[in-house]
Amino acid sequence: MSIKGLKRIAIAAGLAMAGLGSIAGHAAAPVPQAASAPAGVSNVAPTTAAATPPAAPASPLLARDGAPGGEIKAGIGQPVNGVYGLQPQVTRNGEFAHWMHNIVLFPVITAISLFVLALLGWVVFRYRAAANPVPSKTSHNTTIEVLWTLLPVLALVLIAVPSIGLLQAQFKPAPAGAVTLKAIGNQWYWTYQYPDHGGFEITANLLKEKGEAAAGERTRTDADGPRLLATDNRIVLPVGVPIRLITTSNDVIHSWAVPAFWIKLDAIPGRLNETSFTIEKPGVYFGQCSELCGARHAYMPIAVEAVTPAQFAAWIAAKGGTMPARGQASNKVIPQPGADGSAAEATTANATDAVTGPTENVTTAAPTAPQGATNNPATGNAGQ
Ligand SMILES: [Cu+2]
Repeated sequence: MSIKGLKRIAIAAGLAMAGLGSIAGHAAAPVPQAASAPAGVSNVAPTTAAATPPAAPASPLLARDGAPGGEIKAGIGQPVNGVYGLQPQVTRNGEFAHWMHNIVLFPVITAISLFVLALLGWVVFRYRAAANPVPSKTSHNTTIEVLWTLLPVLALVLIAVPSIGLLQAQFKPAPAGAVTLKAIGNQWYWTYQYPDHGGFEITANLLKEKGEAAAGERTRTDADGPRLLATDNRIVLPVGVPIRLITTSNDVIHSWAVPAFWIKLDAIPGRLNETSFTIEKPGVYFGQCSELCGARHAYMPIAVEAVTPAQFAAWIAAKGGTMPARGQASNKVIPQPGADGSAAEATTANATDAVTGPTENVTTAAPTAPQGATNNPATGNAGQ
């Protein structure tokens, strides 16, 4: 085989290895096992509500504001230590992507890498100087050159077909009747609005560990969720109903990401990004801000509780919201980030920073939030 051929094989091997490496790196991110979620199990356990007699309001979800709600299932909606792979997916795009990763990409990459490695090994052994004292003068071989051009092209085309389909599906606009959730990034917490349901706003903050919170401040329990993923308020979304997710930001670029939904959407100041998805199984699903957004980027988790449409309606009512008439868009005017003094507030915070030096956390109550951001003090949480 020619020097040129060897070089090409070496480059191909390098590229294949790099591809394998990136997959391994990707999969090394927090990843839970592929456990099967019990289908159709409501995580709004009526028994739980019954076990706490004082909290028996019109809606079982009413008592749950700011308190742990649905049951968290092991390995669902959250990472699992030492487990390799993607989180169990609960949306169609997620299931397809999971299939594509496990059945298409990983086997193809593995097979190509092993094939190239074997070729390299064979060449190194068979054509070593001792065994092959008179090197061949062959400069090219048309058949082989056509093959090593066409086969990779074929492999890429085969991968491109499902890949482009998935990309397209990820940007499919939500159909009529979708529930709109607007996620607004703030340094360093999320606020949420339901524009079609009365426009109320929810602020979700990281729940601190015992010993890290100020006196009287609520701390995380296992019922709230894993460390660094549990929030004081969960967002509630209906199962089986298309969700229109809109993201934006009050300050810097954040990214709203929930692995189990196969969703990662940047939240950009002054812009609205949109995607849609439908959650197929009730449960509690966790995510995090996935854009480096400042000192406490790692401390703005996302917790979504997926419930039945009836429970969702009850929760909306409990929040003082309204369910829209069927097929009717909202005419509610919701202030955009920065339109209500939040920009001025951010400027003040920055000015304070300039005077006092780097502040670990300058989170203040969201200006439009009926519920303030909960006690993210400017100091006192070092080491988190
Ligand atoms: Cu962020």
